Amino acid sequence: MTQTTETIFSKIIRKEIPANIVYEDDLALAFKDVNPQAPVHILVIPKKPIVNLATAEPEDAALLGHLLLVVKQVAEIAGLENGYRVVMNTGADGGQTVYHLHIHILGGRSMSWPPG
Ligand code: DGP
Repeated sequence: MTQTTETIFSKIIRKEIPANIVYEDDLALAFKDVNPQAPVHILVIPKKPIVNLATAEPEDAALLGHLLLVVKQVAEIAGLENGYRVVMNTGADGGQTVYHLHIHILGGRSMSWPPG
């Protein structure tokens, strides 16, 4: 999938459906994952509806960098001083289910490797 379409995250950005928002600025939103896979599981998304990393364009470079700095800030807010995992599921083989680019922050427990 390469085309930008309306997703559940568009509705969360527009506050049409509730989410547990932990950070917001002009470009990004961070909220708790509805199906947490760790004691702390937060999603960081751009407000711009980019489908995934595979469809990001050079013009998105500054936005992508901003999202990573938001990840750092959100991890600090969440108290993940012991570390955390950052994941971007991309496309079918990446296990992506919502086609609006998002960064998972997983923490609060020790992570194993390799992932499934
Ligand atoms: P992925 O599999 O990488 O596309 O992750 C999508 C994540 O989005 C998944 O962990 C569950 C989460 N999610 C899906 N729908 C909602 C929702 O309506 N609210 C919240 N907070 N999270 C959602």
